[in-house]
This record gives sequence, C-alpha cells and structure tokens, in this order.
Amino acid sequence: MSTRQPTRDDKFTFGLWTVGWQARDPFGDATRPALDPVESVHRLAELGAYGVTFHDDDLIPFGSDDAAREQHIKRFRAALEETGMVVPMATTNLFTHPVFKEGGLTNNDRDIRRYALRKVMRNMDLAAELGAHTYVLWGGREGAEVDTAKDLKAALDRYREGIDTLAQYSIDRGYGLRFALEPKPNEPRGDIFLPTIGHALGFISTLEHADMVGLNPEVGHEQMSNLNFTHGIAQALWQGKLFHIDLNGQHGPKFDQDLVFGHGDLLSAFATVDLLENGFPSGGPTYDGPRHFDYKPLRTEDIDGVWASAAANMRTYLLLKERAQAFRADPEVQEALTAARVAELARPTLGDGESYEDLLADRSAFEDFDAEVAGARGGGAVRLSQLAVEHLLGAR
Ligand code: 3MF
Ligand code: MG
Ligand code: MG
Repeated sequence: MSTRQPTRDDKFTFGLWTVGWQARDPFGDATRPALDPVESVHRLAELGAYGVTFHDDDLIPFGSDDAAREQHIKRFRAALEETGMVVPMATTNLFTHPVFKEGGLTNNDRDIRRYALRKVMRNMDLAAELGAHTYVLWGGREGAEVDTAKDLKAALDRYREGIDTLAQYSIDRGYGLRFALEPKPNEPRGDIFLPTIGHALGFISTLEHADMVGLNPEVGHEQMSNLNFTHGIAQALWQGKLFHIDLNGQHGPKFDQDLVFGHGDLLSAFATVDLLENGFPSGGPTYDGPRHFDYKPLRTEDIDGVWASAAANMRTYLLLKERAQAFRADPEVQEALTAARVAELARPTLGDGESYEDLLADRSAFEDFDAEVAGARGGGAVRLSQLAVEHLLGAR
C-alpha cells in the first residue's frame, strides 16, 4: 500500500549511531562490523528516510586531526548532496571517552567542564554549517552513583551555566540553533540529572534563554521511569517545548532497550502516533518536526537485519498512522467519544465572564448538585480502549 512506503514528506530521520551501532554491550563484543556513515546515508535514503542526525564522534572519530576531520566532513556532505538527505539535528558525544566518566557540563573537574563546552561549540559550528535547526543535549554522564560525591545544587548551577553559555553562543554567531534537552533517568550513570520530562521542564524555566530551550523526549527513557510517554510529550507540546522527539520501543521499567518503534508498548505507541498525527481533540499546538528514530538494531542481527530494522521503524510508524486515522474516522469511535464526554473537557469550567462569586451563587453547582447520581455514571473509557485495540488488530 502506497501510504506504507516512506517518503521524504514523512520526515523520518535516524541517528548515525543507531544503524551504526556495532552491538557492543557491557557483557559482549561487537557482533557487527563498523558502518561507514556515507553508506548509512545512502541506505537510509533508499529506504525512504528524510535525513540523518549525528554526534560529532559518529562522523569524525575522536582525536582526528584537522585534515582528517575535513575529509570526513567532505565525504559526508557529498553523500547528503547525492541523496538529498538533510541534517535537521546534531548533538555532542560527552559520554564515551574516559574524560567524561564523571560528567561533561557538570563534572567536578572545572577543566573538563571547559573542555566539554568547547567540544559542544565546535560541533555547533558544524551543525549550523550543515543546516541543522536543533541541537540536542543528552547528559548521559551528568549524574552520580554516590550522592555525597556531588554538590547537587552546584551541579544544577553548572548545568544552567553551560546551557546559558551555549545559547548565547548560538545567538551571537547567528546560528539559529535551538536546544533540546533529552531527559533519561539512569544508564549509563546510576542517576542522571534531569531524569524526566517534568524535571527538565522545571529546569528550563530557570534559564536565561528559556525560549530557545525545549525537549527531545525519548519513548524508552520515560517508560524506564514507568511514566506515560504520550502524556509527557503532550505536556511538552502544551508548553511549546516539544522541539524534537526520539522514537523507539521499551518493555516497561528495565534497562534501556532501544527497540524498534512499536516493538515495546504498542498501545502507547498508537496513542503517541495519534497525538503526533491527529493532534489534540480540541486543537492547539501540534508537532511538525522530524520523526526521529533513536533505537538499536538487536545484537542478534547481521547487517541485513540492521536495514530491516530501520525499515521496520518507518513502516510501523506509518501503519500506526493509518490505524490512528481509521480510529478517528470511525463513527462508532465518535459516538464513544461523545458518550465518554471527551469534548466536554475543552469547555472552560467557569462560564464566559463568570467569577468565583458567581460560582458561589450558583446553587446548581453545589447545594442542588447530586453527587451520588454523577458519581454513579459510567466513564465510557473501556469502550474506547476496546475500539482502539480493534483498530490496532485490524478488526475494524
Ligand atoms: C541514550 C540516548 C542518546 C541520545 C543522543 C542525543 C546515544 O539513551 O538516547 O543516544 O539520544 O545522545 O540525541
Ligand atoms: Mg536512549
Ligand atoms: Mg535518545
């Protein structure tokens, strides 16, 4: 079916580190050879992707000299030109090299913090040059295993100082980059700072350039904390902070699985796609940025399995989009939504111009209100849930 064949208009993007993951894990060696980023760009373009994203070190191996760096960039640029692929987002690796073992922007060692800032700024230069609009900051090593080994207030001060500095740099250089913080509760650190969407939103409100800083929430990261991802991105959207998104799959609170999108909690993935594609029932802010996959091809797979898994992310997304559209267009769903009074929530609780004095004077709101009758009324949610399941299973 043509709608299941990804096209550039679907805006599917992949991190170079996803398909390029050699499947080294804490217990075992790599099971796949290294992938040339140029090949990834070509293969992903053939599969229907719109672009790629990268950490500095995905493209330019750590420690490359200037001449080697230029060569890597040149080859990458040529691949982008040949395929028409874009780079909407870039990010910095502040987690692999041992220098960052105790943190980047929040390391206890000031020299390492200064080095981390320089590493980010250097890759922001490249990101802007390649036309990126979003710069992601995932602080995988910003955290601790031992609470007494960190001054938690100072860590937040330094985190804020770092991001304020980077935002000022983007403004002064005219880069137009906006920053997207990516929350994660743990892994690799025992506890990571800004562990959830909510923590990150609270932190952003303290920044000097809060308007330039939003979020890059990841499905698995919220689900590792047993949180509802769709609710999380809904709040980010509501606050104008959904700058980017990392789609993948996860089976509840356990290690970070980075499964193909939809290969974890499928009903939750359905709700996420429904929100991204159909918006809130009452309208309001929508997300029109890249649908970015941040997953890992299973360690059991060979290179053919890598490309099969990349295709699976896009196809699953498109199937869910199809299912979510069918769900919304189904007259029985409309009827069930009405029965569950879903649209009524968009109506303000106080009437136009009504004050709390008017509310106090309204006997029907309290004195004459029958809480027993209202409390006995069914919610109608199970019917909606079953209709969603039936659409998902292709039974409707
Ligand atoms: C780790 C992640 C990261 C971030 C990336 C920035 C290595 O769980 O999700 O991927 O997404 O560093 O985009
Ligand atoms: Mg992740
Ligand atoms: Mg991620």
